[in-house]
Amino acid sequence: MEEHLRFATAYWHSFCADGTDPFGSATMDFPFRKSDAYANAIAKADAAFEFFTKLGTPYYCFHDVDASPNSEDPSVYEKTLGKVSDELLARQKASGIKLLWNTANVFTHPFYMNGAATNPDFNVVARAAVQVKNSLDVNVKLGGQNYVFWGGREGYMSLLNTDMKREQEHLARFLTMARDYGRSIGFTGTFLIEPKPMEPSKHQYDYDAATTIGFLKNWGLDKDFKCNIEANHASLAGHTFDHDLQVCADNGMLGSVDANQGDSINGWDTDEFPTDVYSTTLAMLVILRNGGLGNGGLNFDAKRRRNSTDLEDLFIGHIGGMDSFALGLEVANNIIEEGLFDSFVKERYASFDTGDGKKFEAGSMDFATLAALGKTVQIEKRSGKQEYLNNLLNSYLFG
Ligand code: XUL
Ligand code: CO
Repeated sequence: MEEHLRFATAYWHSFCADGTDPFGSATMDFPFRKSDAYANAIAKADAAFEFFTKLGTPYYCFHDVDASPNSEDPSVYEKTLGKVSDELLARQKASGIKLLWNTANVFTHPFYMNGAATNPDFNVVARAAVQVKNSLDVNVKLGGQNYVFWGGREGYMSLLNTDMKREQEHLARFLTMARDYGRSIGFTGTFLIEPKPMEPSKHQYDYDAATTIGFLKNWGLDKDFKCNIEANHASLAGHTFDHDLQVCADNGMLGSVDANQGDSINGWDTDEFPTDVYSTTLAMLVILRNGGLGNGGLNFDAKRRRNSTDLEDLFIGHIGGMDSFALGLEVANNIIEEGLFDSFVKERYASFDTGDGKKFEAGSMDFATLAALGKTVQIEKRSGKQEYLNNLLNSYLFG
């Protein structure tokens, strides 16, 4: 279980987000907080590593400005991040906690209101490179296993002011340059793109797994990049979590997971702690059949509800999330070991295992022959057995 459940805690939700939403101010108390920005970063690091250690999550993830204060002056930003990351390294060494991934927040600052790598202004593209370069440097220093790009504002709001083709070319150029830089400084891990269809942009370029994989293949980035699939992003794209995981697995590009869940009643990214064991079971089925996540993991990109204001609620959320994935893993393992679903699916496609179906699959039949065969075949009605399979899944979950 330890090998498959490589849990990570997200710095941003756990130690930065204070409950502020568009309708209300902060609700959460962070007793570690200090008024001086640098002292605050160090106190936050202490609190974070104390939390990781007590909770037992072996990995963590952060954006540059979650851990280290941002600055309008890039050289101050760079110097401070260098110092804070030395402090993180010392705490990693002392605790044994490792970095699953880090990333650059190139979406919050007003500079990035029209995008980062896809900004119509070259100066902003270059400014984004400062943060990504520094974040890659920090990754190598901290022995990060992956590096994430989430393109929150890499998309557009209106075609009336947007050259979409040019923006996507710029994104590919930026990612290629970042990849080459990362490799040149010794980053051997996986670059990850985290798809999301919208919010904050309307038409986000990394819409879902299929779109992202098509983009990466189109630009020859598919050897270095994989996907980081977030459950709530998949649902915003109109997919299930396991659908987007399966798309990645089928393409050999399942890198890592942002483990959370959305709310089926509203249409935005609620980033809830995962408790839906149906969803975690179906996710773990894909992950196990994929042979695991390799150097990826399960990062709780999840936050307490705004009114969950006890400090212990942060523990309770993570513990429930870990238990839900652990139960999902056990059930998925039982399903795979007994093989009932696998044999049902195999049998469903059996007409492609022999004879003309096999020739079709192998590419050794032309289209006229296929159409000629179509005139002679007898088609039998065969049930897809959806209700039976749903009941079977329930029997694995509930006995
Ligand atoms: C936003 C989101 C991000 C990424 C990292 O929806 O999921 O926190 O995981 O930038
Ligand atoms: Co995420």
